[in-house]
Amino acid sequence: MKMKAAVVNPKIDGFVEVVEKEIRPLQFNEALVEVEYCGVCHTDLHVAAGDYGQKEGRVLGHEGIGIVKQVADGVKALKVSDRVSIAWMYAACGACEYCNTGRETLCRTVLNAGYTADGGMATHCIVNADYAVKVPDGLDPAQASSITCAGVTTYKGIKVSGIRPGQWLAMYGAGGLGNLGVQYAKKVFGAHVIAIDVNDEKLAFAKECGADLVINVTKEDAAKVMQEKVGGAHAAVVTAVSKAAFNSAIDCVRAGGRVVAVGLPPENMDLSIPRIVLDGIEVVGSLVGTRKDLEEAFQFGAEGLVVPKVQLRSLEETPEIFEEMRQGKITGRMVIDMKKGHSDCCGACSGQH
Ligand code: 8ID
Ligand code: ZN
Repeated sequence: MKMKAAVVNPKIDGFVEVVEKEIRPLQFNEALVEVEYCGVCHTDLHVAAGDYGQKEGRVLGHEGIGIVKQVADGVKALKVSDRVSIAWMYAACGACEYCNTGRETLCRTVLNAGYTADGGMATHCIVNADYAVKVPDGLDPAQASSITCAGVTTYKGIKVSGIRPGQWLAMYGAGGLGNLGVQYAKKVFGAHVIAIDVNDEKLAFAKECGADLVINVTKEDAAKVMQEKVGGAHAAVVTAVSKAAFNSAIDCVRAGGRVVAVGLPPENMDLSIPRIVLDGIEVVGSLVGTRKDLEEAFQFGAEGLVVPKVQLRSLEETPEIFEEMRQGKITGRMVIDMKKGHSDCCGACSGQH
């Protein structure tokens, strides 16, 4: 059986191509998922550009949502017709010190969808049944796709920030992750939120999402504004794809503040040692979320506290979506609808659509 998939271009030049691929047979404890939706995350651009290694031909996508069509021997966690996610946290060993202490995303043999395992930007995807998180009833599947990475990553990043109700949280970057981060920070954690970006349109949307204050760093010094207006943020979560944002985040927090690094630009940030020591600043990285974090992040979506803004596109449009994201033109998330533009059938679906 064949599937259609968006894969890393052989030149590893940041582009993708849509190809037909054979679906391999299922192995023990695996399930075959017919993908309904898959969001495009900036991490997909990094992978396609070879920022974290050469992944030629890899099926991208870690914001996948689909329906289980077939289960292999050994599967206990899922059944046919379940709606599940295909997340960056694709599978881990389940036995190491990280897996056994609630830090499974740090497992040294973890597999990541769309990076070290074939992902969800395809008509079909094979998942490890123990790691595909079920989507709750009442959550729109296209919106669920955004929560599968952008939502859970910011939800977890805010948890890691240690923010408490009524405190000020700076959310650097108001892109696909940032706008959901603003919503989780405001509606779930009860924080006051400052959104920082270089783009007025994204900041206007952040305001709609509940940001109390927005700052365009091309016009104002964000750290200075925050120090003057609120006495410095209690914590910052950085989702911006820019070293400048990480540096500004260090300067924007008050003494004892924590900076959570989430964005993944392949460069170094500057850290003033006196600033870190004398003001007791903490800097910590946060990587997606565990299965439990995703279950929680989904539930807040199902309860309507967090509403992802999604625009549906076809799989064939994936190269254009990548270009739009590279140019910073996307507000909210572009989500590939696997049924869209599917009339000239790929042969993978046996005419079922
Ligand atoms: O687990 C993780 N840590 C994780 C999970 C998912 C994604 C990390 N990421 C990483 C991605 O790989 C990427 O590096 O988070 C980053 C943001 O992903 P995204 O939200 O999907 O990207 P986007 O939609 O392009 O948004 C990026 C935003 O940053 C703004 C842009 O205007 C855009 O809104 N931005 C930039 I570029 N420079 C900025 C600056 N100097 C800035 N905002 C503020 N200051
Ligand atoms: Zn992602």
